[in-house]
Amino acid sequence: MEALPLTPSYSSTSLLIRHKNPSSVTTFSRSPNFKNRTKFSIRASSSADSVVTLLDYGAGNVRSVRNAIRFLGFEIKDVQTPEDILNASRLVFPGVGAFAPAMEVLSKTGMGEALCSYIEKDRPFLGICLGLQLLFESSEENGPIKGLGLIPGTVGRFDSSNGFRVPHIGWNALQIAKESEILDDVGNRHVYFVHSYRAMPSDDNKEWISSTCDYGDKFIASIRRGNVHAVQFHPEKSGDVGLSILRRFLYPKSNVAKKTGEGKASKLAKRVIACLDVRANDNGDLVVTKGDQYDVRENTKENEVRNLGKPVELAEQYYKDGADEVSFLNITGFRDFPLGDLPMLQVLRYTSENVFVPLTVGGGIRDFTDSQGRHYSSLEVAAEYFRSGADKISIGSDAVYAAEEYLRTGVKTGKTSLEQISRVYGNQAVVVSIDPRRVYINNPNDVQFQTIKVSSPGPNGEEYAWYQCTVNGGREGRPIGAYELAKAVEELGAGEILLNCIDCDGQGKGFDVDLIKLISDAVSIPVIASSGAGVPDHFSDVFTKTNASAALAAGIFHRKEVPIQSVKEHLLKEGIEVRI
Ligand code: 1PR
Repeated sequence: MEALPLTPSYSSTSLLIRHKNPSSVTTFSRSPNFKNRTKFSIRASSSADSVVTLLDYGAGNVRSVRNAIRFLGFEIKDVQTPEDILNASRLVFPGVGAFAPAMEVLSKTGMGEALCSYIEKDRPFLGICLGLQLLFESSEENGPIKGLGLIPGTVGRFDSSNGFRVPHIGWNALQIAKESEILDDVGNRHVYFVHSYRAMPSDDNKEWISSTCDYGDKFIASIRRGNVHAVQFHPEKSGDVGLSILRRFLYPKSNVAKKTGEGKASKLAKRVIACLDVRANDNGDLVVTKGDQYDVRENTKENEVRNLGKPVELAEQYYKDGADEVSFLNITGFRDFPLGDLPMLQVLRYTSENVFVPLTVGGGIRDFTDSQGRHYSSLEVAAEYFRSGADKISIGSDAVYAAEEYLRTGVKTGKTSLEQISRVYGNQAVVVSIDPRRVYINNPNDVQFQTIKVSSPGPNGEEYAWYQCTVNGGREGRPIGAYELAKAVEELGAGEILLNCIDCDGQGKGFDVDLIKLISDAVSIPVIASSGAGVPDHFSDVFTKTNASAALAAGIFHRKEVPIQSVKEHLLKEGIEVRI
């Protein structure tokens, strides 16, 4: 990690001078959506050199942004009133949630007007994700809905009909359109995106555009005018390169030498994910464990839970080693209520302080009534995970019940955990974890589920198989196939599928390519291949033979058999783009 500049180059004096000399201020055309607003007077804060003002309207997890800002040596002041925006020395706006509710909050509270005034005066601003989209005239997300109207153009949904998976999740390349100081270190490196909507470039907004990204079509990845910046990607989740973007915004003119020549990013990279199965051992300590076909107990007289390390330390190690994401699966969440499991929440909090790639957490996301009779909704459980630092949550057993019910009735009730969480946090924040077991059969007509002709026959020469979904950590088989489940959960709002395979788990013999091909061809959301990685070749195999967007492994990383970098170097050698 690069050393931080010791002193921020902003001083309150320089801000004051800027304001006393209006000719040095870039002027903006008035926002058409806030034409008649009251005039605010703007003054620079006098003592705020190390303070970042954060506009968090409470719609979701901005913990990662907070952590990244603090990591870079700044304190955070939360916006409480529109005046706090006007008085900010530097304002970060990490928009989360959906466009319409965000605009509603901005309009009702007067913060939208304050934001427009602030931006029109060319004050230091960084919008992130929805914080970029809201600057445009309107969005199609549940709309059209009017935006702040500072930048001409509309925000529309990605088109999945041309084979591109929506949401756009992962590490993609930028095409730099103009000098934009904060992007100086990006060069040819990937940054992390997660979104279903994007702003489109046009003649009317071209002078704003500082970079674009290709995903089916070309969309706006960042804008810059004067001191006003906004990015569609997540710098706080883009590892070192993301931190350097934030650092350049927070310490402008810091004369940190521009890094060039690194990376060869050209398109969406295949992701390599490290997974930590976490549970309490028999002494009550939270440990990273790993099963063989989901059995996590040692084959000894004591039969203790296999202990492969401490969750926070391992997650930090994998981040440094180049993991594109880290997943925590609370594997006893199906029986222990996660909100009673404070150590797991603590693990997330600590990890998110130093790990700047996406964190997913799963286990126990469902409605729950505790021994005192207090009811917790799955939404409350997910909210606590998000508040503690998760970027995505993963639902296992509860998604199986939801899919079964949906397939039985054909009705989307809107009440399942999957539907509720994806409605509130967006489907890109909801992963469904599938735990299927292979069932060999002789005749595909023997079952009502989707079957495949297997590449290696079963123990009795069977040529076909279907994949039976399970719940409660593989303990109970259910009357639904992985194919049927995947299609149903996509309709119910899942943004991604984590596809395990109990037969392959911990075996080190390779991913179940038949299964992964079946599912990744069936859905248009990203699929993470999981279970069975043993050597780097298994990763290239799954990426060349299937449409998986990411591959996840646990055992080989925990046992230090294969470093993450070796996997990535191998993939690059095989012509598969990865983030380096
Ligand atoms: O049902 O919503 O409470 O979620 C429980 C979650 O915990 C599910 O995502 C389920 O997959 C997971 N889980 C439950 N029991 C186990 C177990 O192992 N006994 N772990 C378990 C699942 C599978 C993978 C593993 C890969 C890669 N572990 O996540 O990491 O198979 O392993 P490998 O590279 O070593 O082969 P809910």
